[in-house]
Amino acid sequence: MFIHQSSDQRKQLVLETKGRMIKLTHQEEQQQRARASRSSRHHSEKLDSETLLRLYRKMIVLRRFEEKVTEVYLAGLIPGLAHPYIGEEAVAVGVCDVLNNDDYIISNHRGHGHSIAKGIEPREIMGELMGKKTGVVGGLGGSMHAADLSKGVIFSTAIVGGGIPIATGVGLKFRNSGTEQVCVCFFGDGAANIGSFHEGINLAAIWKLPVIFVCENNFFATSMPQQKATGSKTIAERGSAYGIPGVLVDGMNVLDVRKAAAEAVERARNKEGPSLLECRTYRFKGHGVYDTGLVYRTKDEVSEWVSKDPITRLGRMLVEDRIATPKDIEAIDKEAIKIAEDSVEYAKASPYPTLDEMKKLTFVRHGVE
Ligand SMILES: Cc1ncc(C[n+]2csc(CCOP(=O)(O)OP(=O)(O)O)c2C)c(N)n1
Ligand SMILES: [Mg+2]
Repeated sequence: MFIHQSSDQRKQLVLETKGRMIKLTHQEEQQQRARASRSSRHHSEKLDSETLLRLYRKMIVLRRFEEKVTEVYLAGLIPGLAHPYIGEEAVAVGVCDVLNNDDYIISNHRGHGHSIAKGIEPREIMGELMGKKTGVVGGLGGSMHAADLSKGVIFSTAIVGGGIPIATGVGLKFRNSGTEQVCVCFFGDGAANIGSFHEGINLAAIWKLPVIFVCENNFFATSMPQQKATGSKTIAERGSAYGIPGVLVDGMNVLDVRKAAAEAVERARNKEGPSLLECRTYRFKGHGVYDTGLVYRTKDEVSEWVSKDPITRLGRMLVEDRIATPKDIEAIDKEAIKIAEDSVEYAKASPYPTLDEMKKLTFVRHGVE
C-alpha cells in the first residue's frame, strides 16, 4: 500500500469530505475538483513511477479493448449485448490497483473494465463476448456474466443493484472466516435507487463488514438523468444514513480514486466496516454498443466530459513530471492496441463449445460429474 496515514488523519479526511458533501453547490463542487486535482498531484509525487505507469497502462488497455468490442459488435461477431466502459476506466483501475488477488469484486452489466482490471485476460473476455469455449465462463455467459474466482472476480450480474446484497454476504463470510480479504461491489447511479442498495449497505454497516461499495455515477441510468431520479444531492451523503463514510470522488482522476479506495480498503481490513464511494464519472459512448448516447445528452455535455479524459490527464501528468516521454506514451498505447487486437484474433480462432460442454456447464447436479 502506498498511502500511509494514521488512523486519526484518515478519520479527519473522511469527516471533512462528509462535511463538504452536505452543502455542495455547483461552485463548491468546482472548488472541490480544483482542490482534489492539487491534492492528487501532490499524491502522485508519493507514488513511484512504476505505479503511475502501471495505472496508465491498465487504463489504456481497457480503452483500446472497449473500442475493439464496439468494432467487432458492429461487424456482427458478438451474439448479444455489450455496454462500453469508455471514459470510466479510472474507477476500475484505481480501485482494483489496491486490491490483492484474493480480494473479491462483484461487477455489473458494464463490467469488462472491472474484470480486466482485476486480472482476467482481455482474450478471455473477448472469447466470452463471442460465445467461444475459451471465454472466461466457457462462452455461456456473454458480456454481463464474467466470473473467475482465481482472479477474485466472484461474479457479474445484469440485474441492476443485484450485486449489492451479495457483496454483503461475501463480507459476512470473510468476517466469519477471520481473513483480511475485502469485497468490492461496483454499481451505477441507477442501482443506488434500488431497494437492495439500502438493505445491503445497512446490513454491512451494522455488522461492520469488509465491503467497499463503489458507485460509478456516470449521471445516467440508460437515458434517465441521475438528478431526476435521485432525491439527495449526492449519493455519497447516503453513507451517513448508515453511519459509514460516504466519500465523493473525482472518478475522472485515477489517483483520487486509488487514494479513496486505499483508505476504504484499509478501513475494511482493520475491521472498521464498509465504506461507500461515489465516483463521479461519465461514459463517453452510449448506454450499450447500439446507442449513440446523443438523444438524451448534448454533444456539448459529452465534449466537456471528454475534455476530462482520465487517460489523457494522467498521460499529460506523466510527461510533465518527466516520468515518461511522449514516445513512451505512444509505445504504451501501441502495446495496448496489440493486446486488444490479439484478443480479437484469439477469440475468432477459438471454437464454440459443443452441446455436451454447454450441457455440462448449464446443468450440474450435486455430486454428479
Ligand atoms: C433490476 C433491473 N432493472 C432494470 C434493468 C434494465 N437496465 C439495465 S442497465 C440499466 C441502467 C443502469 O444504470 P446505472 O445503474 O446507472 O448503470 P450504468 O448503465 O449507468 O453504468 C437498466 C435500467 C435491469 N437490468 N435490472
Ligand atoms: Mg449510470
